[in-house]
Amino acid sequence: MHARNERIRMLTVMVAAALMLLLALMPGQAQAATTLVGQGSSRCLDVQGGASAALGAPMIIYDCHGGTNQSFEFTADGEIRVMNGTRCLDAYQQGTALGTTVVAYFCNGQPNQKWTYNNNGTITGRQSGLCLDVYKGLTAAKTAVILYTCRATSNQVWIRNDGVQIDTTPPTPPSNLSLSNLQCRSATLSWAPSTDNIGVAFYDVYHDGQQMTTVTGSTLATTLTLTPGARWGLYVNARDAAGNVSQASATLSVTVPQCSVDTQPPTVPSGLTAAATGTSVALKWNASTDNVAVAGYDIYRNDVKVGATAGLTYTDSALTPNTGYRYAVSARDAQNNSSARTADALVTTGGSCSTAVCSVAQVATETDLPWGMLALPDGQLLYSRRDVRDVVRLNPSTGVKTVVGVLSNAAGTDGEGGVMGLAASPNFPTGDSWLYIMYTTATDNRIVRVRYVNGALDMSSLQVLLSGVLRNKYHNGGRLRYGPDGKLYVATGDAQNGDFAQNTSHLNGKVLRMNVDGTVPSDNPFGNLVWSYGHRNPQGLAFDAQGRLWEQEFGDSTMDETNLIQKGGNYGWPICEGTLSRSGTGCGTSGFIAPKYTYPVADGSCSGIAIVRQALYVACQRGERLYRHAISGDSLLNVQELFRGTYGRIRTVEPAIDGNLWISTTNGGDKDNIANNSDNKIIKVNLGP
Ligand SMILES: [Ca+2]
Ligand SMILES: [Ca+2]
Ligand SMILES: [Ca+2]
Ligand SMILES: [Ca+2]
Repeated sequence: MHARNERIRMLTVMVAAALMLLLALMPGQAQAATTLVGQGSSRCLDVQGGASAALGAPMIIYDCHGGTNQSFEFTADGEIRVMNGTRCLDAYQQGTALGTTVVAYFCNGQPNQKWTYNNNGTITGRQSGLCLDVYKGLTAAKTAVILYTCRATSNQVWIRNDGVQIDTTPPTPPSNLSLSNLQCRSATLSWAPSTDNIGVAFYDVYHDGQQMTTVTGSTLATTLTLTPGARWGLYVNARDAAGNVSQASATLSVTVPQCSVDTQPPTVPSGLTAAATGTSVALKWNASTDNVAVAGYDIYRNDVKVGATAGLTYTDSALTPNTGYRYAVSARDAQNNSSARTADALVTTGGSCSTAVCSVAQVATETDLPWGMLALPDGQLLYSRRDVRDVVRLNPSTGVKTVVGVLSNAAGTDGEGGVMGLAASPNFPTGDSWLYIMYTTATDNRIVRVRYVNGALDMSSLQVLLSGVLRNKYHNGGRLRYGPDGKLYVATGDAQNGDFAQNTSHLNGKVLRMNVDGTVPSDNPFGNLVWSYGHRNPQGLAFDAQGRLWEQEFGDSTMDETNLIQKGGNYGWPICEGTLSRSGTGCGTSGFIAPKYTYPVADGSCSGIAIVRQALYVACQRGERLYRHAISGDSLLNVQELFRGTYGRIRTVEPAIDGNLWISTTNGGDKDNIANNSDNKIIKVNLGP
């Protein structure tokens, strides 16, 4: 009898334990209750009407009193329950507009009852993307709580008493990196710990912008997998549980030894041909072989090395017209064993012309909007399609187009949002395969990088480098451009809120500057990604031969502008539009940097810009023309208008690898998010001197 009772008791305990586990796993199961104290008001989030509040009663702030209408439970599926779990926080009637009322309604699982408590203490409505906000920052009891643009101001920060802490402080950088047991394929990296206000949760180990491994915050050494012969810069970032990432450690340079010594050079490339088009020469050849692997090819013009490539083609440009040249190619392996050179291929360049444009060729048509364009080292062209929301490769020789990747979470704004800027990593030509893309999602504008491998985007490699740049119907910016400093520059629009442009801690209405991995360069002016500010809707970025950044931006109804960008510079919007004062002290405000050139909106509305041989080309939509300026010192001189009215609205201008230009039009369907309702052209422009 005794043993049987024991078994029954055991069984009862096991059933009870299983039930408790089941309850804990059920969606909607509440966590511990907490108050939500407004940081600015020190008052509690409160259902108006107390314990007997009516269904649908509005949320307010009120003196903290511990009642059930101030006691909240965050459920696993994103609800915030109150009044003993009988009501849920609810954006009134699924509202997503600024100022939407927040109420306590019966829990129905709808998306307007799903919320995220962020590590900075804000609470985001998942449907609207807006934050719980005490109206106008007022602090009196009974002030309404509404939805508003997330700004993490004190009227949007809610402090919990259930142990979940606000943490916006990143750890300190790891230090004292050192390498031991260096072999050709492995080594042990160790470092000194970071500190954090709460605790380091992870260390992320990188080389040259590429993540190698992640270890826990209690780990201070790890074995790395290395590539024989690589010359890498290793660094470590610390990360806390809230996702705050430290600045990177100092970089530790390593030259990985080869596993075995290779003394055998590759075979000589075969089949070298050289063909001239105007003053450009296109070379191609057949691959060499090697006992290990061919690492690349060196290009010689008249016995002088003029370039190198990992591919099997090369274009030499800006040569002297009507002149004979000799070209040869040799192959090289990873240990710098070079083959003999090929026999010379002889070629004579064609004539040039003395005008700005020598010739024009329409290469393709497109039923959507080509937005970003990028000339690949092999001469092919990538472009983004804003409203189809993908990336296409165009072979200019054949006109064949191939979709290389689809941004499945991209979204339009029924205006100007969608898939926009493209850029390639500075190391792309030497085998780094990162492409950078700026696009709009349902909640933000963002920048990702994704590897371009075997002619397609490898979506499994996609990394989000920057998210949360506010979107709107218009003013989404969108251009990406790598600078000669190896940093990525980004044009962001003001999301139709001019005040953002003057706020240097806000990412909208800016030119941003980031490292290849999305982190903040240590020499940025404001300690964040902001490089320059006071911009309205910049969509053009280009670097000149001196490494200076030029920027193109849409003004409001009066004038557009071209700016020469200075680190930390303020370009005036919304107080100053071009040279037109709009409010306050206007364009005369101390510190405002004036544009280098302005355009009446009807003759301008320009998006992309490009610089070739110290001429700045500006692609204009309403103006239906391409401006050409000569860059002289700090000035733009000798403005010319090209193609006025010939091709309609011009969106993008981009350097081609042979020293000429690509342009694309934006005719029809460019103020909606409907795919393939446009009539566009992609055109090659062969330039004069
Ligand atoms: Ca922290
Ligand atoms: Ca070899
Ligand atoms: Ca300005
Ligand atoms: Ca469209």
